[in-house]
Amino acid sequence: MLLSFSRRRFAQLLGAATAALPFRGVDALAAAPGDAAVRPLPFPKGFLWGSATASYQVEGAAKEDGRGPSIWDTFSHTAGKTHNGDTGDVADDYYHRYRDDIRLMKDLGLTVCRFSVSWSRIFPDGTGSPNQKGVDFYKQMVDAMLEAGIKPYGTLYHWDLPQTLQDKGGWENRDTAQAFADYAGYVASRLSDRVKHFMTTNEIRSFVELGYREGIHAPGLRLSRAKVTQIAHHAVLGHGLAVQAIRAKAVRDTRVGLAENPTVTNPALETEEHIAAAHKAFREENAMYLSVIMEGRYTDLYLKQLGADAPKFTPEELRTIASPLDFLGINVYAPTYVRADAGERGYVMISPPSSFPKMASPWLTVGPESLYWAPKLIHDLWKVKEMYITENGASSDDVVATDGHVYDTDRVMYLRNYLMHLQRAVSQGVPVKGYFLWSLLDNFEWADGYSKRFGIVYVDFATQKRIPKLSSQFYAEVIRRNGLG
Ligand code: PNW
Repeated sequence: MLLSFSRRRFAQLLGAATAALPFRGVDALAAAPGDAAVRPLPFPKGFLWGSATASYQVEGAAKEDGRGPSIWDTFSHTAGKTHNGDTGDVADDYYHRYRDDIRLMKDLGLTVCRFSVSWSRIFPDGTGSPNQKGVDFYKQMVDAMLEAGIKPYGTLYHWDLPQTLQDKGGWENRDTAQAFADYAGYVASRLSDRVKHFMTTNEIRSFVELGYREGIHAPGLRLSRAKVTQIAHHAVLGHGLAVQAIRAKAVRDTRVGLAENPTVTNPALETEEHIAAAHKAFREENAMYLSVIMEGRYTDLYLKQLGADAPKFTPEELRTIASPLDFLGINVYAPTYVRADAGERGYVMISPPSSFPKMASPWLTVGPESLYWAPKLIHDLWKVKEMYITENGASSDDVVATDGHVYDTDRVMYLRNYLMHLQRAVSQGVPVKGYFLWSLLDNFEWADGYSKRFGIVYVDFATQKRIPKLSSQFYAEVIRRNGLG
């Protein structure tokens, strides 16, 4: 008797039996055999999937073909500055192995790749005469990407300032902003026939604050608040001058943006009052970086709070800083949470409980909804028409299992959850056009040296052997389906 139930009747019974349960997941169970049990969450047609990387973290070949030293060579070779004294001298040896690594990208199905140019390969002294061998390396590397059907997105400054410029004060010296623009314009003049998207800087906040205030990144300084705000001003000015220089020197259809890591101010609860607080917080917490770049002014609260430590600037400089962009890239990792407040600011930041879940890097708390709120708040505030997630990814304590594979289930969990929230944003019309996973390969993770792994491909640094992790399979599947689930 029981066996002769129709499928419809069976579904009805299943529905009745589970009607009391507080969730609605049973619909999928009741579906006809052959229906997908998991509903796909699609991304728009043509959504771009890529990986991101940076010169000093992967290239190695630190002294080859005329490359000059950068502040990261100096810093990593100074005792006690990086984990285990690790340096980027060899890193992933990408300088010699890029053809193989681009093949890995192609196998994954990547359609775009974000890389960065080492300033001191192009101008070993920061300014002066260019080094043709440095230019040739990037031309050949980019051509290998194009041959693999991968569009290159180039970052001009991912923290490796030529040491000669640091010797003249680095970003403390306003001249560095102009030197950066000259270098950026030169690279655009050489590469824009094949690279259509340029980002000026990567994470101004990180290199200013970790390098010049906390002293934990190169150049390892701990300067006063007044000096740091002036450095931040020179850095955003360098970005603006570079935008103009790239436009002046590149071929006509070149698109210019930057990759910034805004403080992501998730609303404590998704209610009207907390969401309003999140908007205010986003603007204020990013006042000296993204807000001044988008608005051409420092917020009143920012200037008021700094008093005599506020940066010195001219109206002309503010106009340069806010040079119009073709796209905005954001790097999204750890969340912050804010709640509404009756005070002058209209919000307060909530300090995370010590139990907040983290990945392998102590700073990397897990807040998947950041990949919804970051692009959403930006779109609401500034009506940006083209955005990219220029970095998102996670460190985990990867181990090679006895069968030779790396089962990074925590990274897969992290990526799946962040991507679900990105899907939520794009399905509501937030104009994110692509996603660059950080990173393809395990690499030199700055002060953490080789102790923190962010790759979806494992690197054995002793042999340079590459092992795609479980997360590679996950990502390839997302790309193949252009969606989740
Ligand atoms: C970014 N934090 O850096 C960089 O752009 C990459 O070069 C880096 O490898 C990647 O994220 C992973 O760390 C960050 O302390 C470094 O909040 C530190 C922080 C954020 C971003």
